Amino acid sequence: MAKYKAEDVRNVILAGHGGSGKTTLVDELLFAAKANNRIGSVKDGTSLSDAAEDEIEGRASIDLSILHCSFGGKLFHLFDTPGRSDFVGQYVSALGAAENVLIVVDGYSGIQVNTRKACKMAREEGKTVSFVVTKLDMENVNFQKVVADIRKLFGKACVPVFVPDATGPGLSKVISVMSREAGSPLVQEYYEPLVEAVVESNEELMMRYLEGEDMSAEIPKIAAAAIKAGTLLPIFCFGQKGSVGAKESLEFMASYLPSAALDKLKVVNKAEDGTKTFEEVPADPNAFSARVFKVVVDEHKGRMALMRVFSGSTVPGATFHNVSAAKSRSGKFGKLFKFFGAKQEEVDSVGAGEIFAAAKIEELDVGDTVSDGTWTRTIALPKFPKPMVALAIRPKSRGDEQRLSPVLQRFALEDSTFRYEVDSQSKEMIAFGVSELHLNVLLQRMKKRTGVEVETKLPKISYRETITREVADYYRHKKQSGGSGEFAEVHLKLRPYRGEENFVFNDALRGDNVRRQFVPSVEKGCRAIMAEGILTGSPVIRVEVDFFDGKDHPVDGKDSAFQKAAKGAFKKCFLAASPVLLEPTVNLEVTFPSEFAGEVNQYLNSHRGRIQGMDMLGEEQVVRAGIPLAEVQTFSSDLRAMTQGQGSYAMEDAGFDQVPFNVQQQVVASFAKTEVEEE
Ligand SMILES: Nc1nc2c(ncn2[C@@H]2O[C@H](COP(=O)(O)OP(=O)(O)OP(=O)(O)O)[C@@H](O)[C@H]2O)c(=O)[nH]1
Ligand SMILES: [Mg+2]
Repeated sequence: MAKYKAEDVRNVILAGHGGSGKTTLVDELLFAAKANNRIGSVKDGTSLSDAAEDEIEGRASIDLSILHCSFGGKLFHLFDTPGRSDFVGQYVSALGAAENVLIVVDGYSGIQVNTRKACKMAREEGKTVSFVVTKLDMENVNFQKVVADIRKLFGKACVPVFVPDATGPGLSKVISVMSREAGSPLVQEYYEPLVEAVVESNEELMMRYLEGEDMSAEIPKIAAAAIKAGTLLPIFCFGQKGSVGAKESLEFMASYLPSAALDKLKVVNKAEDGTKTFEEVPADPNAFSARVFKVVVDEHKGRMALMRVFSGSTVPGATFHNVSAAKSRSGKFGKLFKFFGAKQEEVDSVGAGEIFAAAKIEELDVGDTVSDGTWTRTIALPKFPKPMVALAIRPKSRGDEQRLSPVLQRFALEDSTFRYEVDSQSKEMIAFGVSELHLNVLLQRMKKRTGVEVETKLPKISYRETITREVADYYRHKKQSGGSGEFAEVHLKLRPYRGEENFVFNDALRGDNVRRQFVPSVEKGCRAIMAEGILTGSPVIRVEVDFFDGKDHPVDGKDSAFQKAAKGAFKKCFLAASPVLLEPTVNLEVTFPSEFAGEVNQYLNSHRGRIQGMDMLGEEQVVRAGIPLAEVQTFSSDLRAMTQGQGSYAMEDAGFDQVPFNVQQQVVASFAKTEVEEE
């Protein structure tokens, strides 16, 4: 039996801008809950959470780390995420495992770009959001200003539930707004907004409040419901010196944050054509269900799947079913563990709401739902950003070529925002990540841990081809050579496709000009030439094809002949359908002190950027632009140079967009040239 009921489990993710104090706060919370007998420290390299060698060296988190403690009769799982946007994948993993997000706001620097990002993602995933303002022990911190900024940006539902008695060296304690403790004029200032936010969740109390009734006795009773409903987003306070506010934050979270008990689960419906829809269904409290949100490869224990239990419980040695696998497969758990930073503790059972890891489970991947067999639905996972930044890599020493793939495979397993592939055109090994820094950190790890060193360079841009008009045409393939010949004629109609798919094939064949067994051959031929590309050797996308007529031959009509005829017909139609070249584009969000606005805007303009919006975030300027990926391959170093290291940015996939005609001409011409050379 699990030791805690799901109602008594609190899962909390700490998220926010790099350096805002997440790891520090996790160490403080663990100490306050007596899960550690001294306070871990990022500065001294003794943090329980930042325990990897490169984390200690760089004084910044890289991996998601999960720690737990019990406090006030509740079991807490704390998820410490890295704040730099390069490692956003770790935060997305955590979002797949916890209900609550605590946004850590640097009291000294105020709201920064990743504070805002973290909050937006948390809300999109339907998480309960709280805030904590840190560094209140530092000089020149203006708590009220930070609170005002939070309220301006995230709404009036955000209200302090604690205030500091002072900021700077005089800080000695936090004061509860809800219980109207004496000691700070700020309590009065925030009490009314707090009451308003809380009664917002309850119509009856709202009426009584508007009629002037005193609500002080009711507020603590319904605060939890208000937080769950999102009408109150509590703000906590923290100062590292003297550990001010850690224990109070923990107490508040234990009493008021939503528990890990879920009565509904968001599940995925996958249609036959691969399209996904989502639906909320009642959870089954009696069935064991869990989902993998992260995989780690442990030196000794091998591949471990980190899971969140959604309902029921399980024990070591239990049989499980992977309900997400194409064919429901079963397996057997070995030992079960709970992670505590870098440490792992063996456990003899885990229950609903809990986080655990199973060792030596080769077949489980991120996103897989496992169950005892009763539960059969796949539980939805937050979407990972698509890695956009690419580096071509080659081992420095030839002997390491064989060793490279397994290491990259391990990285891809552990990090859903990393992938690699051999480019079919250039034959280069390409690593894809969120940013140059993300890739460099991984490659440094590779060197340190395995000794494999690589050279990197910018890869060639990967173009796509598509059409802009509808065209129908046919092609006849005929070959007579001695004995058996080949004959097929294929009539196709191609048109631009605007849906999600890159290729839609319609069997529009009427009558019996062509035996039906060759329909798949025609589809195969189309797919083959789309993969090869026509203008520049880049894959063709966004095309809908009707196969509507053709000619057959009783002896010479055969699979290979129809594939070739389909390729020929596709190519003819394609070239007549005003083909264009597409290039990958990204949405870029750049944040920098406003004095650099001139340089940054000039850069974006001269790199084919389309500015989509600008606003201010405190003293900082934020610019959003759509821009071709080819133009921002070196953006992180360019931005550093432009802003004296003070700028930051985030990039997300914005799909493929048509390249300007002059660029298309150049790319097509250089492709034609290499083709000739190869011949
Ligand atoms: N004075 C003071 N310093 C703090 C406080 N919180 C954090 N710091 C310092 O700020 C620095 C960064 O803190 P971390 O806890 O590593 O920040 P983080 O949010 O985990 O950073 P990333 O992992 O890079 O996202 C460390 O040197 C901390 O000692 C605080 O409340 N007061
Ligand atoms: Mg950290």
